[in-house]
Amino acid sequence: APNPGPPAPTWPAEFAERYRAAGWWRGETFGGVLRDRAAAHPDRVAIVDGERHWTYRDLDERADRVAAGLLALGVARGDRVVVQLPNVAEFFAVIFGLFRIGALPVFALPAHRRTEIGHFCAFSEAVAYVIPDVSDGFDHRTLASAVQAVTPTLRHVLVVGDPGEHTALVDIERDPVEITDPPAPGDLAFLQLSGGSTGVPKLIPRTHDDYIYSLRGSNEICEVDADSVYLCALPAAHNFPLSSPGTLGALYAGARVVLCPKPTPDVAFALIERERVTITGVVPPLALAWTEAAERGGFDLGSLRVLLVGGAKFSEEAARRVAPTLGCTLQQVFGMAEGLVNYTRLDDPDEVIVTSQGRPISPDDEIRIVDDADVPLPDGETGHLLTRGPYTIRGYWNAPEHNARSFTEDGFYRTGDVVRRLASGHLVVEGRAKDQINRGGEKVAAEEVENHILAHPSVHDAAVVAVPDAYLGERTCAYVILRAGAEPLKPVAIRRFVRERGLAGYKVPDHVEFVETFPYTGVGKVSKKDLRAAIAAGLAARA
Ligand code: J2J
Repeated sequence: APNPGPPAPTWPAEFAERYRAAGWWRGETFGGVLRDRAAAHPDRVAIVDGERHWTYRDLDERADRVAAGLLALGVARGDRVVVQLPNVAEFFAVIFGLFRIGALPVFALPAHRRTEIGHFCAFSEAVAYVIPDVSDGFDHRTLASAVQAVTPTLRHVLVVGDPGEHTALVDIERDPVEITDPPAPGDLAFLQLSGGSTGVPKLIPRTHDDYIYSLRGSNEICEVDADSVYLCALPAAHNFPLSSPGTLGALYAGARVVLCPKPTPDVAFALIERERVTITGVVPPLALAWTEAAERGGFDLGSLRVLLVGGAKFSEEAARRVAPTLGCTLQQVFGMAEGLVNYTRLDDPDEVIVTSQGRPISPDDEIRIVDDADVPLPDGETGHLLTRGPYTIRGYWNAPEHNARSFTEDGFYRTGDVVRRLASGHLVVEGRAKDQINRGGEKVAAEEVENHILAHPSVHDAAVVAVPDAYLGERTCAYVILRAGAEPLKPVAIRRFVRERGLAGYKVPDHVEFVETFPYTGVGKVSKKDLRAAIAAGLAARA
């Protein structure tokens, strides 16, 4: 029997009706969209991966073959499948194969390790896990064996490449079969990862209807059409390169996706030049590296029309350098995997493009800016951003207690971002209220890292905070109090301990400071604000 999985909160019927009537939700599914594009232009190139060129027909057929293979393995509609692949063409065969049968990809990032993968597999009760053999020097097959040993639901490990003791993806693929029970447009399409601010990452349930609307809206705003060439420079599974407008936006438009194995300027620029890339998206530290490299010259970037920058705050100073050095329009994007995405418009005045993080995709995106007591603030004042709309979730997957805190009673998502709205409707991100460090677009939940440090036998207490960094914007600093009588430790011992607990490398604290006590707030909680001030003062003193 199909496994429906635990219920995810969804839009109340009157909202769903309104979004359909407005034409935002059009009753499309990912499987159907790919079928239509392949029928309309089978020989157009959909995906370029190194020397491989997959046409829309190729992608459509591979998705069908993967779908048939998954069904033969017993993977059913509603089942969860953790997908952890680098930027390779098979990523798309796998996710469209899953979309076709209505099984849900759970999008892991290549950097995730045993702890995160173990959690995704256990929490989502995944039946399969899809990996590369070795990527970036890391053997994912070994990790998969360890996770499989402790995850009873995980029946299949599918490998792109040499399978080792697991199963090769190519070996499950088979001739297409009729899919008797395809997903409906209102069904979940996948579970996306939340940047998170709590002990364990939460899963974000997105439907075909809502996500496809965000793609269509993004394509219009970013002027992506069938002649566009999108370079996927960031990890393909992340929500930004997936949907803003990203690879899925490009495929929706019938455009060409070029996969970039590494976002360094030399690799990316060579691909932009060779493939005549028109649009791509990067996080601020990469935008800095790219502008510096472009100033040195040596590549023809003349085809590039739009550079999207988002995932973390892009400084005005850096933003001003993009158009002159890269010769394209900067488009700031302030988005979140939970939904709401804001873009500066291509025809916005330059001042707006370099000083704001854009305005929402949809006229039906509702924005509320409130004080600490949820009271709406007068126009132009800085406060907490709450949002509700046709592609913003109403709750995380299987997380009722957490949802009660992260959403208002009338369904607004508490983004944790602190913003100000201009008269034009553009938002300026002024800060953050959530307990998260934004390490150049990579999100680190302080509590998650603190819990791992606390597992160290010598540690009495730990607090992880952001420290300013010229390149990444922020780095992480762990303040640690050792147990009374414990032998002194070196910072590297804490860093190694966290790494060995199987956490993604970007979550390992950049700095570790041993202290006797923490500053406390009036209610006895650690004051992260005072800790940040302390480290700022300390860094200033050292500088
Ligand atoms: C400041 N903070 C930003 C920006 C995201 C497009 C682009 C980015 C994401 C993303 C995404 C920011 N300035 N320009 O999903 O579709 C911070 C905010 C936000 C959080 C969401 C997309 N752009 N942020 O970054 O789910 O704090 O999505 O709430 O990873 O990143 O993180 P994430």
